[in-house]
Amino acid sequence: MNVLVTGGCGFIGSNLVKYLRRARPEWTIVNLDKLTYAGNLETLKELEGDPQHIFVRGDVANRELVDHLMALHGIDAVMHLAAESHVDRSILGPDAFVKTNVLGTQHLLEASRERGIKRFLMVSTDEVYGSLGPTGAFTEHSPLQPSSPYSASKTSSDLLALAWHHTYGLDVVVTRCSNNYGRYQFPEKLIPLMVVNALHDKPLPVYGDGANVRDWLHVDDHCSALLVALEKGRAGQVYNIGGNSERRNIDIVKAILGLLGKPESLIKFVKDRPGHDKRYAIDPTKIRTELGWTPAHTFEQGIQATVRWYVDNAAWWERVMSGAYRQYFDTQYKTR
Ligand code: NAD
Ligand code: TDX
Repeated sequence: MNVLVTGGCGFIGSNLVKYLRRARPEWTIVNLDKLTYAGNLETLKELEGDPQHIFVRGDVANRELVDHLMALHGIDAVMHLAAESHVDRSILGPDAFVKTNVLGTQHLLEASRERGIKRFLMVSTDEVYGSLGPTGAFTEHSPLQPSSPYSASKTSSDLLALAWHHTYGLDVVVTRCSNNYGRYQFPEKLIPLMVVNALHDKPLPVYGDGANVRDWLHVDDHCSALLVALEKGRAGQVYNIGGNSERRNIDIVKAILGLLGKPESLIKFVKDRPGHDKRYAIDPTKIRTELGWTPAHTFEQGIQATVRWYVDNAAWWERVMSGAYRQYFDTQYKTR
């Protein structure tokens, strides 16, 4: 099988490409990635010289390129992860979010339809559901109420994918996963940002009162769920992915400080994110019962291993945090 993975140099994509090479060694993976600030080819260094990993630098919105790649490599299935992924960036500048997440997805869907792709896996997010009150969890039937430009753009792409199934008969499966953590996550997201700042004895910016809740899943568990959804998911269906691991932001930040032996005086409560969703929680019953998926990591193990990884791999994050990232980082923190 020949699979086109988009966004394969980002956090989840790079972990997924390596996971697929191990789990399905007979497959060829064509990795289409624009290499924005969030994409780093170095992350895939161990695949150098692997003839079954073909990297192509390019935009998912480039129809000509996508058509060419699909024909050249005889692509059977698409796993679509390429996206602008950071909520705070979408608040500062939504254009790229609409271009990549909405228009890019539409182009990819069209190319897949014309090519007769056997399966299109749309990697969506729990943020499409908006925010929860103190109880309950999102099911696949929860209303879609996205709050940020990021989540609105992801909801658009999620619905476009489903529309391509209902209208044109494209074989689409949509997954909606909760917050991921693990190795190779860009240090603009909560967990790696806090680790990096703590290692530098810099303030740890906690938005609002720190009581917002996210539901965390180790990236390897997301990858195993994506493979299960690709192989066993039913066409036209949506599958929530989550590990029943709700945590308040402030508790995560304190846990990181504890693991690093750093003082809680580094915590700095800053102005809240505009439109900040209060709580996410995923009900993963459908993927567990229908497809037999279960996560392998507990949050306690996973966060410990992840913090350790960032301590041991400073060279990786120091390099990805240079240049374009610096400019964004400065703008972002001037506003708080
Ligand atoms: P990321 O920002 O780390 O990586 C995104 C990748 O997409 C980068 O390699 C980037 O270069 C590439 N890219 C961006 N625009 C592109 C374009 N126009 N054409 C081709 N490549 C492009 O993101 P991530 O955290 O790895 O998320 C991957 C996917 O999973 C996204 O679709 C995201 O919405 C979804 N998701 C993420 C999480 C999470 O917690 N990180 C949770 C649920 C779903
Ligand atoms: O500096 C910070 N301080 C802070 O308090 C940052 C960066 C975040 N936060 C808070 C905001 C959120 O409540 O931590 C929580 C997590 O924030 P992010 O890491 O930015 O993730 P989130 O906004 O929850 O979105 C993530 O999960 C769903 C991913 O970035 C999305 O791509 C995914 O779809």
